[in-house]
Amino acid sequence: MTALNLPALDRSALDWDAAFSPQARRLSSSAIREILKITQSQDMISFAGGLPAPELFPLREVREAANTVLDRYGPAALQYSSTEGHLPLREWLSARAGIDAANVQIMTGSQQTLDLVGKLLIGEGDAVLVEAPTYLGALQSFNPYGPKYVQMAADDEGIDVDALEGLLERQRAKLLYAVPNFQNPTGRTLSLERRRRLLELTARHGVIVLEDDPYGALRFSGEALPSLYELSLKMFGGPEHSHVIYSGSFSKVLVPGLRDAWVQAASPLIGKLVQAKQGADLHTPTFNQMIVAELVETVMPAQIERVRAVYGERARHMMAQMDAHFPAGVTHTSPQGGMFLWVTLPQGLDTAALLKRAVERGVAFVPGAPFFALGGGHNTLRLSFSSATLEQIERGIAALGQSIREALA
Ligand code: N5F
Repeated sequence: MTALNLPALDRSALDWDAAFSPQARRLSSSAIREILKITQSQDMISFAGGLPAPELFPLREVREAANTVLDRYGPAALQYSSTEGHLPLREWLSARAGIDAANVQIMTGSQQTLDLVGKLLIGEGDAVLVEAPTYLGALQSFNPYGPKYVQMAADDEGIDVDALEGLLERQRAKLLYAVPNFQNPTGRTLSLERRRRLLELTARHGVIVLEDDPYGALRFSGEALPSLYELSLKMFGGPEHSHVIYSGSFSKVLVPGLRDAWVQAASPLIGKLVQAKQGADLHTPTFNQMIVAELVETVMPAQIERVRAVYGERARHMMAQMDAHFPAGVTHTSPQGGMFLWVTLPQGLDTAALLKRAVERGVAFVPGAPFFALGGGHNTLRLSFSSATLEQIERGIAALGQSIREALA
């Protein structure tokens, strides 16, 4: 056999940048994941990642559920399964929401929901309404599809619906993306009155609402509010008449590593989502879904209670420490649940530069700018209170206060 006499491929000469598709060129790294690399590599107090408290994970219960699932389902627990998801889990979710299992789709993390709903609804140049600031992971998911972002003003009660009304009169929009409960990154919650107005306005203008609600169950003070989706069922007459796509997740109420989440929506959307998911990952891991289904009744309610109590204590402690250690002119939100709060420093201070100082003092956070779709927010930052101990919160907030004073000097 004679060797084929092909010219040697000079690998260094391959121009990858030119090879990437227009969609790939719009991808950027998650600021959160980049900071997670720093915080994992050093002895660092991290208020950066939205990581659930690992010491609260129900390890023993997950182990038992895994055994139960293997005993009960045998090889089927490890086999490919339907794209729509494990039926007992879909049925549990649909019964809880008072809808049909046909209106529920299991997803591989709600991050997948953001990507695939973006793929289904965002065409090049479509106007997408987002909060300012908004969850940066949603921007990361939507960006490849070429949205034209329109920022909605917000205050302590969430999205300013009067301003939204004016906006919608001036311009068409395809999709409104919001995190109404304990928003990531601000921790703010949209009031009941505004939820109703937002639904009326978007219905009138034909704007689809993507309600991202991973934190709704994690309320540690104040009164629980109905989701936009729940309200829409009552206002518009059932799941087939709702223009809300509800995105739920087990990440923050059970464990994030199983990557189990779900969507509730009208069946035409669910049907398309199934097709998109077939192309993305065929289905969410069978075994993981079965484990979650095993835990939703028996373990999840107590888990939520435990998490709420601990996060509430940590949030209150963090706010008290900030009030004691941060210089005048620095303000923060006061969340009633979830995992985050939002800090605003005097104009002119740059929190990306502040992060470098803070990391030298052993504390990390996420700078605010990446959470703004259209830029700005350089004097803001996000703090997560979920995974630091009370003692770490004391040391970390004191160190951050020092860094802020130094930056102001
Ligand atoms: O359901 P899952 O785990 O995929 O969560 C994605 C997600 C969707 N929507 C909102 C509003 C979220 O806050 C998240 C998760 N956010 C975390 C954060 O810190 O902002 C993710 C951090 C974990 C990481 O990137 O490793």
